[in-house]
Amino acid sequence: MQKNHLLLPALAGLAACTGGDKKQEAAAPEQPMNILFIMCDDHSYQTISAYDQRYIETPNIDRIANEGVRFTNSFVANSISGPSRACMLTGKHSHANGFTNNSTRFDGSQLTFPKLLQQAGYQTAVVGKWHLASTPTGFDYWDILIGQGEYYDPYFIRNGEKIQREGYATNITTDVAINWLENLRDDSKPFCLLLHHKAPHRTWMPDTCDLELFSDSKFPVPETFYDNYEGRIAAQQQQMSIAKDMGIVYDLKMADYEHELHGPYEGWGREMYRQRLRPEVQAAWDRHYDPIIEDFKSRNLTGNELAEWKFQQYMRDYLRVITSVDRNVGTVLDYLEKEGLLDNTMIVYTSDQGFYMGEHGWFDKRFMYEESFRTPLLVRLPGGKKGDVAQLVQNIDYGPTFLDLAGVEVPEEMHGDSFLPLLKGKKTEWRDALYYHFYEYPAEHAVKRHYGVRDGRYKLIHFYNDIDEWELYDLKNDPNELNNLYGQPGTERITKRMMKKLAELQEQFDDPIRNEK
Ligand code: SGN
Ligand code: CA
Repeated sequence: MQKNHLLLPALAGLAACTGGDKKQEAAAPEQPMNILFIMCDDHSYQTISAYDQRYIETPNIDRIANEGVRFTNSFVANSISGPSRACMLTGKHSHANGFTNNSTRFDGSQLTFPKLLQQAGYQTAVVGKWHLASTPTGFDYWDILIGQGEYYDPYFIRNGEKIQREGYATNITTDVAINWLENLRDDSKPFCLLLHHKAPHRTWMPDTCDLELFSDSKFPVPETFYDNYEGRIAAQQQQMSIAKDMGIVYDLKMADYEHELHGPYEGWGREMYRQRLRPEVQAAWDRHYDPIIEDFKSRNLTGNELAEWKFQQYMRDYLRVITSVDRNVGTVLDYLEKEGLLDNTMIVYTSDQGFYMGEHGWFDKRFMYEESFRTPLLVRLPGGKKGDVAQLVQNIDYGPTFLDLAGVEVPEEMHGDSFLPLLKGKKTEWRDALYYHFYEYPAEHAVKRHYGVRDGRYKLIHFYNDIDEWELYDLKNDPNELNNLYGQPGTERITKRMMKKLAELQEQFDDPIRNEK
């Protein structure tokens, strides 16, 4: 393949609002398996049709599941962006990799899976959201958004050079990734490409071509939408409620020209939606949102009616953004197919954590409750198993899995385990419980610090710092985690067992918190 270090015009438009053309697969070259690690930011499993059919069809993401494995019990170690990414890179829990919350700076001198793959002869690249503050290490090519990145005309840092690219972030990130695959990498070596979209992070800004989708849809309000958080003190104190904390102007784009509507972060919202967009994008946005603003104002909604209106509007924008993600996943799959790379590339689709789609009345993440602790995880391994894998896996397992696939020994210091045997459908000894630790408090959304353990049925959580609250759930009888059993008569035996398991995991991973109790 001829290498050319310019962004080819033919390629630059590949990931726009249309599909790619499918050609016959060529013969697969003989070399170690490539790795394509696609991750979206804040993509809930509820909004992937391979997991949940209530809201949206995602045929391209589903293709990975249909031609590979759907993990039904996939979780993170710390439900927030930077820390989750650091867990993935290092294969270690947050206390051991040092990146405990989003204001930390990743120590890039430590051992990571991309470094080890590079040493083993892989070409490595990271494209899109990085969010670890320090310069990427272990990558031959890095082309990353700054911080959270912007949805429109985003700035990137490409191997140290700051550049702005015109267009919509999800399309551009796809184009940059394909350009690396097509023109920049050394194709005599296997590749490991981290394609990490900023979408669908807040404030869920759709591509212009998707603005009119879902406009007439009415989504079912989750059964826990009006949760009163009885028996759950930390949940009572959060600030991530759709009714109370979601901004009409900032989050829901009701930036009226008359400045009559107000809410949290209003200034940023007005700037993003009324000043920063290119004129043609602005015109499309005005065409879409202005009539909604007018209608919203005329209704003077309050109470539950207002909360449900916000929920519907949130869902529409979020799902529009997901439509673009799914389309772009299709573009990448088509590219791999066209180039004959599908047969020797492991494709992973996941998110940096789960996300609330109105469950408990919330948006955002952070809690060890199911919706944010879980993540989607779909893996297409050529020659591997097809179907579901139910074992408890976690984001600290990705690094060990990639190394295992590449034939590289997994370092003893990594906490995670390779789930390659599970992908191959082999019987293997597997863990029976997961450890979790969230640190980002005091901070936005006011979710208290907590750690906990989850096995196949029960979950024990301890909220600490300026609070000292324990919670215990029986996920079989109470999947929505509404009934905190901690301290209730009859739960002594299970509490003791989960406490023991928690202590064992804290000791196994050497979390210093165990000495502070
Ligand atoms: C931003 C968001 C928060 C979000 C964090 C972390 N606010 O601060 O709502 O919880 O990111 O998200 S915003 O007003 O800037 O959108 S993370 O996925 O990057 O960890
Ligand atoms: Ca995130």
